[in-house]
This record gives sequence, structure tokens and C-alpha cells, in this order.
Amino acid sequence: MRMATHPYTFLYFDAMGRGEFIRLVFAAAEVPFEDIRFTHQQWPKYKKRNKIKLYLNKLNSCCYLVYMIYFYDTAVAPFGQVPYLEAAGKRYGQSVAIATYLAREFGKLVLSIVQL
Ligand SMILES: N[C@@H](CCC(=O)N[C@@H](CS)C(=O)NCC(=O)O)C(=O)O
Repeated sequence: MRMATHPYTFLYFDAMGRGEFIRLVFAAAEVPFEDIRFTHQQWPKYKKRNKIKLYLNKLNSCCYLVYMIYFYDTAVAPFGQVPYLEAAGKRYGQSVAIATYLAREFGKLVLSIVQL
């Protein structure tokens, strides 16, 4: 996880899509955040990837014995998707959940249009 300059780091494509309404929550609450935007070409760097490593012993000229299987994550995006939020050393996915969480944190959550 990168060293954050703000308590919140928000990551999404350099587009509006499912990310813009979360940026708007920050804007409405006037809370500064680190806005990490990337292109589709850069996306694989942020996406969760499960990798598997096999350790093999060569038995003879044609046979190998698998003696260890190791699964690991080059993990980044929760659920392998964006947008996601980094806060307090953790990563949170799902756009509506992020927006609701932040709105509640910032005292901007409106539960009923009657409150508007
Ligand atoms: N239910 C998720 C959907 C997220 C989603 O569909 N993200 C798309 C971009 S809008 C994505 O990450 N696409 C790239 C991929 O799945 O590899 C949310 O609302 O956050």
C-alpha cells in the first residue's frame, strides 16, 4: 500500500463512470483526498491477480514431481474491480458502499428526501 498524503485515497479510471459520485461526496464535504486516476492500459497494475507458483522436482528426463503449490495475490483491487478506497491501511470496494460510508463519515448522509 502506498504512503498516503491524505487519510483517504480513491482509485478509479480517469473517467466518471462509477467513480464520479464518490468524488462528488468528497467535494460536497470539502474533504481533500488523493485522487488516483489511471487508464485502461494501467489497470492491470491495480487489478487483483491470483497467481500460482509450482515448485517441481525433476524425476527423470520426462517426469516432474510437484512438491509445493503456492498461491499468492499481487492483490490490489478488492473483488478485482474499481472504484476502491484506501483508508486507515485497508482497502474497500463497491461504489455505493464507499459513497454511503463516506457520506456518513462526513455527516452528509441523507436518509430521506424529507430531510432535504
Ligand atoms: N458493483 C461494483 C461494480 C464495479 C465495476 O463494475 N467496476 C468496473 C469499472 S466501472 C471494473 O472494475 N471493470 C474492470 C474489471 O472488472 O476488470 C461497484 O459498484 O463498485
